[in-house]
Amino acid sequence: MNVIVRAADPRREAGLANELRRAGATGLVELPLVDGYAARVDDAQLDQLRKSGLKVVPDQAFHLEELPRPEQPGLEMDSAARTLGLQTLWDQGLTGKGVAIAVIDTGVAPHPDFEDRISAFVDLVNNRPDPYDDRGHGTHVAGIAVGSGKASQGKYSGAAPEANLVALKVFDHEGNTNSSLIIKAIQFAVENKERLGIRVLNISIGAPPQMSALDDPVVQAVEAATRSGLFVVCASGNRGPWPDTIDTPGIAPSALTVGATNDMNTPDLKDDKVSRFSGSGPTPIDKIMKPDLVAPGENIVSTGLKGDYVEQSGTSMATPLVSGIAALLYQAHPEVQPRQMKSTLKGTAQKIRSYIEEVQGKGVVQPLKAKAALAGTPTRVAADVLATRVEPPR
Ligand SMILES: [Ca+2]
Repeated sequence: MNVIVRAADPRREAGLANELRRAGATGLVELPLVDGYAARVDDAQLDQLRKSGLKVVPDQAFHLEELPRPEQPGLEMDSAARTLGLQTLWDQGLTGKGVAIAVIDTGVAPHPDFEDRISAFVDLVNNRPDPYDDRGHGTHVAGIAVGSGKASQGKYSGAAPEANLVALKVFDHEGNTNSSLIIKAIQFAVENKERLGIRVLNISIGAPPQMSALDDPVVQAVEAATRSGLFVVCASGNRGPWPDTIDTPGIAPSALTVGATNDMNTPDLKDDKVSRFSGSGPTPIDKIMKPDLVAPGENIVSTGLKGDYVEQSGTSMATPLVSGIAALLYQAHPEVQPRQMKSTLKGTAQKIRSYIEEVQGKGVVQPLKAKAALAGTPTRVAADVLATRVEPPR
Protein backbone atom coordinates (compact mmCIF):
# COMPACT_ATOMS: atom_id res chain seq x y z
CA MET A 1 0.00 0.00 0.00
CA ASN A 2 0.99 3.63 -0.53
CA VAL A 3 1.68 5.51 2.67
CA ILE A 4 3.07 8.78 3.97
CA VAL A 5 5.55 8.39 6.80
CA ARG A 6 6.68 11.07 9.22
CA ALA A 7 8.89 10.96 12.27
CA ALA A 8 7.02 11.78 15.44
CA ASP A 9 10.38 12.77 16.94
CA PRO A 10 12.27 15.50 15.00
CA ARG A 11 15.56 13.82 15.94
CA ARG A 12 14.62 10.88 13.73
CA GLU A 13 13.93 13.03 10.63
CA ALA A 14 17.50 13.09 9.33
CA GLY A 15 17.74 9.31 9.26
CA LEU A 16 14.17 8.67 8.15
CA ALA A 17 14.96 7.72 4.54
CA ASN A 18 17.56 5.17 5.64
CA GLU A 19 15.23 3.83 8.27
CA LEU A 20 12.50 3.35 5.63
CA ARG A 21 14.87 1.64 3.20
CA ARG A 22 16.12 -0.70 5.92
CA ALA A 23 12.51 -1.62 6.66
CA GLY A 24 12.04 -2.54 2.99
CA ALA A 25 9.92 0.42 1.89
CA THR A 26 10.18 1.28 -1.84
CA GLY A 27 9.38 4.20 -4.14
CA LEU A 28 10.48 6.83 -1.65
CA VAL A 29 9.46 10.39 -2.51
CA GLU A 30 10.65 13.11 -0.18
CA LEU A 31 7.98 15.50 1.11
CA PRO A 32 10.08 18.12 2.92
CA LEU A 33 7.13 20.43 3.56
CA VAL A 34 5.73 17.87 6.02
CA ASP A 35 9.12 16.40 7.03
CA GLY A 36 8.17 13.03 5.60
CA TYR A 37 8.21 10.59 2.72
CA ALA A 38 5.70 8.92 0.46
CA ALA A 39 6.54 5.22 0.16
CA ARG A 40 5.20 1.79 -0.74
CA VAL A 41 5.09 -0.87 1.96
CA ASP A 42 3.46 -4.26 2.50
CA ASP A 43 1.37 -5.14 5.53
CA ALA A 44 4.27 -6.54 7.54
CA GLN A 45 6.46 -3.50 6.83
CA LEU A 46 3.57 -1.18 7.74
CA ASP A 47 3.21 -2.97 11.04
CA GLN A 48 6.92 -2.78 11.72
CA LEU A 49 7.12 0.96 10.94
CA ARG A 50 4.16 1.74 13.18
CA LYS A 51 5.60 -0.32 16.04
CA SER A 52 8.85 1.62 15.75
CA GLY A 53 6.96 4.80 16.60
CA LEU A 54 6.80 6.43 13.16
CA LYS A 55 3.61 8.19 12.01
CA VAL A 56 2.34 6.15 9.06
CA VAL A 57 -0.90 7.07 7.31
CA PRO A 58 -2.41 6.04 3.98
CA ASP A 59 -1.51 8.17 0.94
CA GLN A 60 -5.17 9.04 0.62
CA ALA A 61 -6.89 8.86 -2.78
CA PHE A 62 -8.77 11.95 -3.95
CA HIS A 63 -11.39 11.71 -6.66
CA LEU A 64 -12.82 14.76 -8.36
CA GLU A 65 -16.57 14.71 -7.74
CA GLU A 66 -18.09 17.03 -10.31
CA LEU A 67 -21.73 17.97 -9.88
CA PRO A 68 -23.97 17.39 -12.89
CA ARG A 69 -24.06 20.26 -15.37
CA PRO A 70 -27.22 22.38 -15.23
CA GLU A 71 -29.93 21.28 -17.66
CA GLN A 72 -29.99 24.58 -19.52
CA PRO A 73 -26.37 25.52 -20.12
CA GLY A 74 -25.52 28.99 -21.35
CA LEU A 75 -28.27 30.83 -19.53
CA GLU A 76 -27.90 34.57 -19.93
CA MET A 77 -26.38 35.45 -16.60
CA ASP A 78 -23.72 37.83 -15.41
CA SER A 79 -20.67 36.56 -13.62
CA ALA A 80 -20.82 36.14 -9.87
CA ALA A 81 -17.90 38.58 -9.74
CA ARG A 82 -20.33 41.25 -10.91
CA THR A 83 -23.12 40.41 -8.51
CA LEU A 84 -20.60 40.86 -5.69
CA GLY A 85 -19.85 44.41 -6.86
CA LEU A 86 -16.29 43.76 -8.01
CA GLN A 87 -16.65 46.30 -10.82
CA THR A 88 -16.16 49.00 -8.18
CA LEU A 89 -12.79 47.56 -7.19
CA TRP A 90 -11.76 47.04 -10.83
CA ASP A 91 -12.63 50.71 -11.52
CA GLN A 92 -10.21 51.63 -8.72
CA GLY A 93 -7.47 49.76 -10.58
CA LEU A 94 -7.64 46.69 -8.36
CA THR A 95 -7.52 43.85 -10.87
CA GLY A 96 -5.01 41.52 -9.23
CA LYS A 97 -2.15 42.91 -11.33
CA GLY A 98 1.21 41.77 -9.99
CA VAL A 99 -0.35 39.10 -7.77
CA ALA A 100 -0.29 35.39 -8.65
CA ILE A 101 -2.81 32.76 -7.62
CA ALA A 102 -1.64 29.15 -7.58
CA VAL A 103 -4.39 26.69 -8.51
CA ILE A 104 -3.94 23.02 -7.64
CA ASP A 105 -6.29 21.15 -9.95
CA THR A 106 -6.60 19.32 -13.30
CA GLY A 107 -4.32 21.76 -15.15
CA VAL A 108 -5.28 24.68 -17.35
CA ALA A 109 -6.13 24.88 -21.05
CA PRO A 110 -4.91 27.89 -23.00
CA HIS A 111 -7.90 30.23 -23.40
CA PRO A 112 -8.06 33.79 -24.72
CA ASP A 113 -9.17 34.90 -21.24
CA PHE A 114 -5.81 33.95 -19.74
CA GLU A 115 -3.85 35.90 -22.37
CA ASP A 116 -0.20 35.67 -21.36
CA ARG A 117 -0.85 35.47 -17.64
CA ILE A 118 -0.15 31.75 -17.07
CA SER A 119 3.17 32.46 -15.42
CA ALA A 120 3.97 28.85 -14.52
CA PHE A 121 2.58 25.40 -15.26
CA VAL A 122 3.70 22.29 -13.43
CA ASP A 123 2.38 18.89 -14.46
CA LEU A 124 2.84 16.49 -11.54
CA VAL A 125 0.96 13.73 -13.41
CA ASN A 126 2.51 13.43 -16.88
CA ASN A 127 5.41 15.91 -16.67
CA ARG A 128 4.36 17.72 -19.82
CA PRO A 129 5.92 21.20 -20.16
CA ASP A 130 3.11 23.23 -21.71
CA PRO A 131 -0.25 24.14 -20.15
CA TYR A 132 -3.09 21.67 -20.83
CA ASP A 133 -6.14 20.32 -19.08
CA ASP A 134 -7.54 16.86 -19.94
CA ARG A 135 -10.56 17.20 -17.66
CA GLY A 136 -11.85 20.80 -17.59
CA HIS A 137 -12.28 21.41 -13.87
CA GLY A 138 -9.03 23.33 -13.41
CA THR A 139 -9.65 25.55 -16.43
CA HIS A 140 -13.10 26.45 -15.11
CA VAL A 141 -11.72 27.16 -11.64
CA ALA A 142 -8.87 29.27 -13.05
CA GLY A 143 -11.27 31.36 -15.12
CA ILE A 144 -13.34 32.22 -12.04
CA ALA A 145 -10.18 33.41 -10.30
CA VAL A 146 -8.25 35.20 -13.06
CA GLY A 147 -10.18 35.05 -16.37
CA SER A 148 -10.29 38.40 -18.18
CA GLY A 149 -13.54 37.73 -20.03
CA LYS A 150 -11.80 38.71 -23.26
CA ALA A 151 -13.67 36.14 -25.37
CA SER A 152 -17.02 37.35 -23.99
CA GLN A 153 -16.38 41.11 -24.18
CA GLY A 154 -15.88 41.13 -20.42
CA LYS A 155 -19.18 39.43 -19.60
CA TYR A 156 -17.67 36.34 -17.98
CA SER A 157 -14.61 37.80 -16.36
CA GLY A 158 -13.22 36.27 -13.21
CA ALA A 159 -12.67 38.06 -9.92
CA ALA A 160 -9.06 39.15 -10.57
CA PRO A 161 -8.90 39.68 -14.34
CA GLU A 162 -5.26 40.80 -14.41
CA ALA A 163 -3.78 38.45 -11.80
CA ASN A 164 -1.25 35.84 -12.83
CA LEU A 165 -1.98 32.12 -12.75
CA VAL A 166 0.30 29.36 -11.52
CA ALA A 167 -1.38 26.10 -12.57
CA LEU A 168 -0.31 22.96 -10.70
CA LYS A 169 -1.75 19.79 -12.25
CA VAL A 170 -2.31 16.93 -9.80
CA PHE A 171 -5.42 15.20 -11.17
CA ASP A 172 -5.17 12.74 -14.05
CA HIS A 173 -7.72 12.68 -16.87
CA GLU A 174 -10.01 10.44 -14.82
CA GLY A 175 -10.04 12.90 -11.92
CA ASN A 176 -7.79 10.89 -9.60
CA THR A 177 -4.94 12.05 -7.42
CA ASN A 178 -3.57 11.43 -3.94
CA SER A 179 -2.25 13.19 -0.85
CA SER A 180 1.41 13.07 -1.80
CA LEU A 181 0.90 14.76 -5.19
CA ILE A 182 -1.17 17.50 -3.57
CA ILE A 183 1.56 17.99 -0.96
CA LYS A 184 4.18 18.24 -3.73
CA ALA A 185 2.06 20.89 -5.45
CA ILE A 186 1.69 22.87 -2.22
CA GLN A 187 5.42 22.55 -1.76
CA PHE A 188 6.05 24.02 -5.23
CA ALA A 189 3.87 27.01 -4.36
CA VAL A 190 5.73 27.56 -1.08
CA GLU A 191 9.19 27.24 -2.66
CA ASN A 192 8.39 29.54 -5.60
CA LYS A 193 6.16 32.11 -3.97
CA GLU A 194 8.69 34.95 -4.09
CA ARG A 195 9.91 34.19 -7.61
CA LEU A 196 6.38 33.97 -9.03
CA GLY A 197 4.62 36.46 -6.73
CA ILE A 198 2.22 33.83 -5.38
CA ARG A 199 0.11 35.18 -2.51
CA VAL A 200 -2.96 32.93 -2.77
CA LEU A 201 -3.23 29.14 -3.05
CA ASN A 202 -6.56 27.82 -4.36
CA ILE A 203 -7.45 24.22 -3.49
CA SER A 204 -10.83 23.29 -5.00
CA ILE A 205 -10.17 19.68 -4.05
CA GLY A 206 -11.62 17.53 -1.34
CA ALA A 207 -12.13 14.06 0.06
CA PRO A 208 -13.82 12.79 3.21
CA PRO A 209 -11.33 13.18 6.08
CA GLN A 210 -9.91 9.90 7.35
CA MET A 211 -8.11 11.33 10.38
CA SER A 212 -7.68 14.35 12.61
CA ALA A 213 -6.26 17.54 11.10
CA LEU A 214 -3.28 16.96 13.41
CA ASP A 215 -2.39 13.73 11.59
CA ASP A 216 -3.59 14.47 8.04
CA PRO A 217 -0.46 15.21 5.98
CA VAL A 218 -2.29 17.36 3.39
CA VAL A 219 -3.68 19.48 6.20
CA GLN A 220 -0.21 19.75 7.69
CA ALA A 221 1.06 20.92 4.29
CA VAL A 222 -1.66 23.59 4.21
CA GLU A 223 -0.68 24.73 7.70
CA ALA A 224 2.97 24.94 6.61
CA ALA A 225 1.97 26.95 3.52
CA THR A 226 0.07 29.41 5.71
CA ARG A 227 3.06 29.75 8.05
CA SER A 228 5.21 30.52 5.00
CA GLY A 229 2.92 33.45 4.13
CA LEU A 230 0.54 31.97 1.55
CA PHE A 231 -3.18 32.56 1.93
CA VAL A 232 -4.81 29.16 1.40
CA VAL A 233 -8.42 28.99 0.24
CA CYS A 234 -10.10 25.55 0.30
CA ALA A 235 -13.50 24.25 -0.82
CA SER A 236 -15.80 22.93 1.92
CA GLY A 237 -16.84 20.06 -0.38
CA ASN A 238 -20.09 18.99 -2.00
CA ARG A 239 -21.43 16.46 0.50
CA GLY A 240 -23.93 18.76 2.25
CA PRO A 241 -26.31 19.69 3.62
CA TRP A 242 -25.73 17.36 6.56
CA PRO A 243 -23.34 18.17 9.43
CA ASP A 244 -19.80 16.76 9.47
CA THR A 245 -19.46 17.03 5.68
CA ILE A 246 -16.40 19.31 5.41
CA ASP A 247 -13.79 17.70 3.16
CA THR A 248 -10.05 17.57 3.71
CA PRO A 249 -8.06 19.79 3.30
CA GLY A 250 -10.95 22.19 3.99
CA ILE A 251 -10.68 20.95 7.59
CA ALA A 252 -7.33 22.76 7.88
CA PRO A 253 -7.61 25.25 10.76
CA SER A 254 -5.56 27.99 9.04
CA ALA A 255 -7.27 27.75 5.64
CA LEU A 256 -10.19 29.91 4.61
CA THR A 257 -12.81 27.26 3.87
CA VAL A 258 -15.52 28.27 1.42
CA GLY A 259 -19.05 26.92 0.99
CA ALA A 260 -21.39 27.74 -1.90
CA THR A 261 -24.51 29.80 -2.41
CA ASN A 262 -26.92 30.47 -5.20
CA ASP A 263 -26.91 34.28 -5.58
CA MET A 264 -30.01 34.03 -7.80
CA ASN A 265 -28.08 36.21 -10.25
CA THR A 266 -28.78 39.40 -8.27
CA PRO A 267 -26.53 41.57 -6.09
CA ASP A 268 -29.24 41.60 -3.39
CA LEU A 269 -28.34 39.12 -0.65
CA LYS A 270 -31.94 38.67 0.49
CA ASP A 271 -32.70 36.11 -2.21
CA ASP A 272 -29.44 34.16 -1.75
CA LYS A 273 -29.55 30.56 -0.57
CA VAL A 274 -26.81 28.29 0.68
CA SER A 275 -26.46 25.50 -1.87
CA ARG A 276 -27.91 22.19 -0.76
CA PHE A 277 -24.68 20.39 -1.69
CA SER A 278 -22.43 22.79 0.27
CA GLY A 279 -20.29 20.93 2.81
CA SER A 280 -21.33 21.82 6.36
CA GLY A 281 -19.60 21.89 9.69
CA PRO A 282 -18.34 21.19 12.11
CA THR A 283 -15.37 19.24 10.78
CA PRO A 284 -16.11 15.53 11.24
CA ILE A 285 -13.30 14.43 13.56
CA ASP A 286 -11.90 17.54 15.24
CA LYS A 287 -15.27 19.38 15.44
CA ILE A 288 -13.75 22.68 14.27
CA MET A 289 -16.26 25.32 13.13
CA LYS A 290 -16.27 25.41 9.32
CA PRO A 291 -16.98 26.64 6.66
CA ASP A 292 -15.50 30.08 7.27
CA LEU A 293 -17.76 31.82 4.78
CA VAL A 294 -19.76 31.22 1.59
CA ALA A 295 -19.69 32.64 -1.95
CA PRO A 296 -21.71 32.14 -5.14
CA GLY A 297 -21.08 28.66 -6.54
CA GLU A 298 -24.14 27.66 -8.55
CA ASN A 299 -24.49 27.89 -12.33
CA ILE A 300 -21.19 29.68 -12.65
CA VAL A 301 -20.15 30.43 -16.22
CA SER A 302 -16.40 30.26 -16.76
CA THR A 303 -13.67 29.24 -19.16
CA GLY A 304 -14.05 25.94 -21.05
CA LEU A 305 -11.54 23.70 -22.77
CA LYS A 306 -12.26 24.92 -26.31
CA GLY A 307 -11.84 28.66 -25.79
CA ASP A 308 -15.54 28.66 -24.91
CA TYR A 309 -17.53 29.07 -21.70
CA VAL A 310 -19.25 26.37 -19.69
CA GLU A 311 -21.49 26.37 -16.67
CA GLN A 312 -20.62 24.44 -13.51
CA SER A 313 -21.74 24.31 -9.90
CA GLY A 314 -19.93 23.36 -6.71
CA THR A 315 -17.92 24.67 -3.79
CA SER A 316 -15.04 24.25 -6.28
CA MET A 317 -16.48 27.29 -8.08
CA ALA A 318 -17.15 29.40 -4.95
CA THR A 319 -13.54 28.93 -3.79
CA PRO A 320 -11.68 30.64 -6.69
CA LEU A 321 -14.07 33.58 -6.51
CA VAL A 322 -12.76 34.19 -2.99
CA SER A 323 -9.17 33.53 -4.09
CA GLY A 324 -9.57 36.21 -6.77
CA ILE A 325 -11.01 38.65 -4.24
CA ALA A 326 -8.01 38.01 -1.98
CA ALA A 327 -5.71 38.81 -4.94
CA LEU A 328 -7.43 42.19 -5.40
CA LEU A 329 -6.96 42.93 -1.70
CA TYR A 330 -3.30 41.87 -1.80
CA GLN A 331 -2.70 44.24 -4.71
CA ALA A 332 -3.94 47.11 -2.53
CA HIS A 333 -2.37 45.84 0.70
CA PRO A 334 0.67 43.68 0.00
CA GLU A 335 1.74 43.88 3.65
CA VAL A 336 -1.24 41.86 4.87
CA GLN A 337 -0.47 38.45 6.40
CA PRO A 338 -2.67 35.38 5.83
CA ARG A 339 -4.16 35.52 9.29
CA GLN A 340 -5.31 39.11 8.83
CA MET A 341 -6.64 38.40 5.33
CA LYS A 342 -8.70 35.54 6.73
CA SER A 343 -10.06 37.49 9.70
CA THR A 344 -10.91 40.46 7.46
CA LEU A 345 -12.82 38.37 4.90
CA LYS A 346 -14.66 36.51 7.66
CA GLY A 347 -15.28 39.63 9.72
CA THR A 348 -16.86 41.55 6.86
CA ALA A 349 -18.96 38.68 5.45
CA GLN A 350 -22.72 39.16 5.55
CA LYS A 351 -25.04 36.55 7.06
CA ILE A 352 -28.03 35.51 4.98
CA ARG A 353 -31.44 34.24 6.07
CA SER A 354 -31.29 32.27 9.31
CA TYR A 355 -28.75 29.61 8.39
CA ILE A 356 -26.64 28.44 11.31
CA GLU A 357 -22.90 29.11 11.29
CA GLU A 358 -22.17 25.43 10.52
CA VAL A 359 -23.93 25.99 7.18
CA GLN A 360 -22.96 29.53 6.11
CA GLY A 361 -19.94 30.30 8.26
CA LYS A 362 -19.82 34.07 8.80
CA GLY A 363 -21.97 34.57 5.69
CA VAL A 364 -21.44 35.70 2.08
CA VAL A 365 -18.06 37.22 1.21
CA GLN A 366 -18.29 41.03 0.85
CA PRO A 367 -15.29 42.31 -1.10
CA LEU A 368 -16.07 46.03 -0.82
CA LYS A 369 -16.43 45.83 2.96
CA ALA A 370 -13.25 43.78 3.21
CA LYS A 371 -11.41 46.42 1.17
CA ALA A 372 -12.74 49.19 3.41
CA ALA A 373 -11.76 47.28 6.55
CA LEU A 374 -8.20 46.77 5.30
CA ALA A 375 -7.95 50.44 4.35
CA GLY A 376 -9.00 51.39 7.85
CA THR A 377 -12.05 53.22 6.58
CA PRO A 378 -14.81 53.29 9.19
CA THR A 379 -17.62 51.15 7.85
CA ARG A 380 -20.89 49.96 9.19
CA VAL A 381 -19.55 46.67 10.46
CA ALA A 382 -19.92 45.07 13.84
CA ALA A 383 -17.59 46.12 16.65
CA ASP A 384 -16.02 42.68 16.91
CA VAL A 385 -14.95 42.99 13.29
CA LEU A 386 -12.98 46.14 13.97
CA ALA A 387 -11.43 44.48 16.99
CA THR A 388 -10.32 41.63 14.76
CA ARG A 389 -8.95 43.99 12.14
CA VAL A 390 -6.56 45.83 14.43
CA GLU A 391 -5.00 42.63 15.70
CA PRO A 392 -1.29 42.80 14.91
CA PRO A 393 -0.34 40.54 12.00
CA ARG A 394 1.98 37.67 12.84
CA1 LIG B 1 -28.74 37.62 -4.78
